Amino acid sequence: MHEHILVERAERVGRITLNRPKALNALNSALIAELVKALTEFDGDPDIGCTVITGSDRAFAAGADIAEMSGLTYPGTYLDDLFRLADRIAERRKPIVAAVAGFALGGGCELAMMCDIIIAADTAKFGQPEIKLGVMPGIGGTQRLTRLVGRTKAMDLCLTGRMMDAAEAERSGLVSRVVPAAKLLDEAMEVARTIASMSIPVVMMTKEAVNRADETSLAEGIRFERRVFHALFATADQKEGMAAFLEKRPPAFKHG
Ligand code: CO8
Repeated sequence: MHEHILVERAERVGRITLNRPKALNALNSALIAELVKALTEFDGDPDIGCTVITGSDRAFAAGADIAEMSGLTYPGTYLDDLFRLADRIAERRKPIVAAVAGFALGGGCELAMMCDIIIAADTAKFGQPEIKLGVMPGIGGTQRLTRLVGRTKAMDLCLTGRMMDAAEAERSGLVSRVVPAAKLLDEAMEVARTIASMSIPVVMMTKEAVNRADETSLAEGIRFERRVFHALFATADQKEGMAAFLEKRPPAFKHG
């Protein structure tokens, strides 16, 4: 049983709802541990093709838990390698869709950016306000935000701590779609179901290839993509997908 998250599954989609409403879903270490465990289980489950992470109408997550962090010391954070566990979220191999309404601040924004697709409600507000607390982003904010929205906007957000609304986030390339708040979960689940209906290994290899773009030169990335593309012709799902198209019927992927 989980104390800080709700975990459900339906139609090959896992759904994790952050559930610390009194603290606007602030990410304490217990919540992060539960989240990583649930994501890891979905990642290894052959009946799950995609996961949605969401919060409440008011907050996706208002950051790392400030009350939990306030008394920490440098040797302690270093020795414990604070937030190392959170890196495991970005290491998941199956896609994760973040459905964001309300505040996605600090660690909340960083959590959304560790997901593969961010869908925002028109109420969403993103920001890296850590500087106002005398710290800075600690689970990838300075790196992922810069890659997603560019250096100028990332610098603006990280140095002023201001919030950016959903329209600005979409314009900047942080989120892929903005929808009315009432439709957020339906839209995110539909996206996840669509992904989960594809061949799982192809989905995973595609995620890996897209992520390569952040890690390598264009020539290396293209080479990696070509090798993986060639390898897909060894799968039954390539045969099925192309046969289904030619026979004008939906594919029945076997995920292999
Ligand atoms: N941590 C702990 N408690 C929080 C947090 C938080 N990040 N955010 C909100 N809360 C609590 C409040 O203390 C309050 O509790 P209580 O009712 O007991 O007083 C409750 O949630 C409701 O909050 P507010 O009364 O403040 O609600 P408002 O609507 O007035 O304001 C805001 C909403 C603007 C979101 C405001 O709560 C706020 O500014 N929160 C802090 C945002 C922030 O600074 N986030 C960054 C945190 S630092 C961080 O994330 C570092 C990242 C490093 C790695 C992270 C790893 C996961």
